[in-house]
Amino acid sequence: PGMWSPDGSGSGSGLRPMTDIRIVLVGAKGSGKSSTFNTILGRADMPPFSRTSRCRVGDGVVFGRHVTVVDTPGWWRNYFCHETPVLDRRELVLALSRCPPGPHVFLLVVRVDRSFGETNRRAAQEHVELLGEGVWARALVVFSFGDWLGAATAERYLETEGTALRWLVDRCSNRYHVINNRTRGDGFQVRELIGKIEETVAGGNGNWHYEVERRVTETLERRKRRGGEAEGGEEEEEGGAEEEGSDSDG
Ligand SMILES: Nc1nc2c(ncn2[C@@H]2O[C@H](COP(=O)(O)OP(=O)(O)O)[C@@H](O)[C@H]2O)c(=O)[nH]1
Ligand SMILES: [Mg+2]
Repeated sequence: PGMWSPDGSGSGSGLRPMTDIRIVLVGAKGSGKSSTFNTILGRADMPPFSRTSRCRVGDGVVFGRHVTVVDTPGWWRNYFCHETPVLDRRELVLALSRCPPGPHVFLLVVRVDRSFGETNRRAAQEHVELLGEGVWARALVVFSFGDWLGAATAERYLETEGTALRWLVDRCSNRYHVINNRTRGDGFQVRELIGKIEETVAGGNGNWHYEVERRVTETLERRKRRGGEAEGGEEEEEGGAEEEGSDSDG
């Protein structure tokens, strides 16, 4: 479990707009994380089929807030934690340190055009909890492929989808938001998302953020050093290229 620490920017009261918002995107591969990254920051789409193997950090001014977003590689939707390459797991945990002093909120991206079963649920739970159990208190489910819902409401979708998805949304204290990365429109959906993020953060008592717990990264380092029979031989070279995957064009 992680820890929450004050920003040092004074006590937040109520729904005062935040000046800085730091977001980490998590979710299965192909769930729409990178697209959501672009939607939030108002950027053009990436080339098709580009895979995110490293965290990507971007920032910009969104409705008057300075917003930093960290995109992560994600997990295969049917893979439990021990089946995920150690490099991907490490990259996920490193996301916490890519937006110092730490993220305010986690967006757990789930696409609505595919059914979400118990295996997907367990995969999500195990990978989210790599970041610490405290993440749930600051997580919001983002339903991507909102265009696919058509006229149906998210409430209706949730009712029909089943218990696995319901569990996930309940774990996030019923916080969710539908996003359409295909037709971005006038930005209303992002404005609304920012509102929900501010509510989430206010609910956790002002301008607090999630702090990387050293133990989490150390555990991963140790596992990595042990080398991995179960890790599928995915080893990363120590040292170089820490800027790889970083998006610094501002
Ligand atoms: N129709 C539709 N397609 C989407 C939406 N969001 C993402 N996609 C598509 O889904 C695929 C996977 O999205 P991507 O953002 O790369 O997922 P990631 O692996 O989680 O980063 C891409 O082909 C996107 O164009 C959406 O809201 N609507
Ligand atoms: Mg991606």
